[in-house]
Amino acid sequence: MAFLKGKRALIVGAASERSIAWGIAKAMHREGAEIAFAYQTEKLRSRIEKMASLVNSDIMLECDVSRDEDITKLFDDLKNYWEHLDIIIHSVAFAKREELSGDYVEATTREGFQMAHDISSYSFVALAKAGRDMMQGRNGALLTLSYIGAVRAMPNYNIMGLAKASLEANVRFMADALGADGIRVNAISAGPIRTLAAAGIGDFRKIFDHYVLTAPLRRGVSIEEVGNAAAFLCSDLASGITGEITYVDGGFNAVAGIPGPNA
Ligand code: NAD
Ligand code: 0WE
Repeated sequence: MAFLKGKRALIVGAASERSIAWGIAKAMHREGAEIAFAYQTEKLRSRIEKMASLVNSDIMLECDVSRDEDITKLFDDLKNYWEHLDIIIHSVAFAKREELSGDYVEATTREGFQMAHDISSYSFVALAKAGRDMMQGRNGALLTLSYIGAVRAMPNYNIMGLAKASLEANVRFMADALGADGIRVNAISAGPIRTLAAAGIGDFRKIFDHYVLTAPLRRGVSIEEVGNAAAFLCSDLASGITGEITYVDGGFNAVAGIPGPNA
């Protein structure tokens, strides 16, 4: 199909071959896009090199999105490779581990609230701000990753739920602001997937088992399935879609979770 032929995509947030960002990189590469990677720390470098080579990329740039100077440098460095940019993928989230378990009211602190919102939501508009001039006049697209905890309370997701709610509002305000530049902004709200970010979660197993029992498809979704939806949303096939949160969750969000006759 190669529906991303001629497009250049910056992917922020790959950490391992389990990362959702890696599923997106593979799908975008398959559809003909050129890929650049931004990774958080030097420690990830060798894994990023391996992944980049698999999608014929040699653009790997270090960027901690909590640092303004790193974001500025990311796009300055990217300009050494590419004059223009079509796509930015934001696949980054962070909250302090202590704030992702137990009673929400007891666990939440001012500092933890600020950090979660800074890294998980502000960084998306920060990337848009810094990348905007490279994306002018070419049907650009931005995409981020959310989770159903943005819109429903649940155990342990806690402060990340608020940060994802902020991120989803960010999608709508960014879509409105950037629409005049022809840039679309969307999110995928993915079902639970066993990545590094999920491995840190004590009761991931319980959450995943409940999800498989209740989701209409009765199975987990893969990073490849999220990647395919991401490739579509960032392509010209999705030219009429912006400000939208697309669920790639086997239908989990559509049901009330009451066991049926086959349970
Ligand atoms: P992952 O651990 O592979 O990816 C998270 C990434 O965030 C890592 O690459 C990490 O380096 C990066 N990151 C964290 N802090 C950063 C910082 N300060 N600067 C730069 N990068 C930073 O896990 P994942 O599950 O692929 O997560 C990707 C996105 O998908 C996140 O936004 C997550 O909330 C979202 N998501 C995950 C699931 C799931 O169940 N795994 C479900 C829905 C949404
Ligand atoms: O968005 C996420 C997780 C994001 C995340 C993960 C970590 C683990 C390590 C953010 N910050 C940290 N900080 C760390 O120190 N997901 C959608 C995966 C996830 O996280 C949960 C979940 C699910 C699903 C937390 C509690 C309950 C369910």
